[in-house]
Amino acid sequence: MLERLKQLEVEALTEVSNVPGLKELNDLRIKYLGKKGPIQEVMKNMKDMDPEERKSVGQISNQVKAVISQEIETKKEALEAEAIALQLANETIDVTLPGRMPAIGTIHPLQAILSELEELFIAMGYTVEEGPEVEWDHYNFELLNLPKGHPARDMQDSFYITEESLLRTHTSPVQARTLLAAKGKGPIKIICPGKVYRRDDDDATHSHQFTQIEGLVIGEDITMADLKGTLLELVRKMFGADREIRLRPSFFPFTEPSVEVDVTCSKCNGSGCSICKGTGWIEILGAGMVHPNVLEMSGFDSKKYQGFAFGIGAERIAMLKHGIEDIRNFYTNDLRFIAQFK
Ligand code: 2U9
Repeated sequence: MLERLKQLEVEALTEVSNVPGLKELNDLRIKYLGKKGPIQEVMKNMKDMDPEERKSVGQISNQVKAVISQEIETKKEALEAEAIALQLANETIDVTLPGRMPAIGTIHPLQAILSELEELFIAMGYTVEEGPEVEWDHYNFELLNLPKGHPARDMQDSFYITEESLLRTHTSPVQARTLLAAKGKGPIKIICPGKVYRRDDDDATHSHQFTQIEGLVIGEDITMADLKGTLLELVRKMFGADREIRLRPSFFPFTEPSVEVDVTCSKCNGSGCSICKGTGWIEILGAGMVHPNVLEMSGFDSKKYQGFAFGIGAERIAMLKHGIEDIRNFYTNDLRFIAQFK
């Protein structure tokens, strides 16, 4: 019996030392030390032995069990350490590898125009005012000398929401709100950038939504010369220090007199090319002296106060500056278009 126990110990230790993994090691524990294992089998027979033999077989059985158990424990620790070492080796981070370049965005060409103009006008003492895109008819039309039934309302087919509210067709209602809030007291120097909406079929040069920047100056001695000087600053900032402008008579219900403003073509410098259609001039904005009716409706004394106003379409400026031929490029957000303005 003792022979058998010694033999089991040798067998078990050999198997444990050759075991490839933790699962197989656990199988060996069950095989040698489990309830149905050979040592347990020997111990079951002890009841038939004489006391002397029973004592020594009992002792040796316990010793063999302890040796095998210890060996399994030692092997288990070694295998676990091996597994952790392997895992750590596989999870090693190579800090010398080059990083992935983050995708860096670009400033949208429209935003660039807005920022450039805001910077210029803030430097000249203007503040930037904003207002709601869903506007009351009262602010969008009435206060701008466009009463209901006025023929010029047809010029701007609009997105009405109710009888009295609509998507603003220009940023002029922001100026109207500012005039009202000033309660008849100047001076006022503001620019109003923002989105505007008109019912238009979209094509290369028309969009139902576009971006305007309007300006308004109200004071006691404001003349057309102030308007012209301001517009020249604006044009030279946007198109170059050697540009010239000319003013042509026009009509807007909210200004009198009204003008359309042309700039000398920066491609041909005024001699005539395909961009300026041979004229040497490119139309870029509208402007005028604020109509006395507009001043009076907003609570200003038109004998005491005068003012000028202008309006620019930001898309048109960006298209001229960058040679962009289709206004829809600004809204379709094709990254290949936007990435050209890095
Ligand atoms: C108030 C008084 C006067 C705003 C003005 C224009 C001339 C103009 C167009 C330019 C291109 C619109 O984007 S566009 O289609 N705008 O020509 N806008 S004067 O005059 C105002 C505004 C508010 C209280």
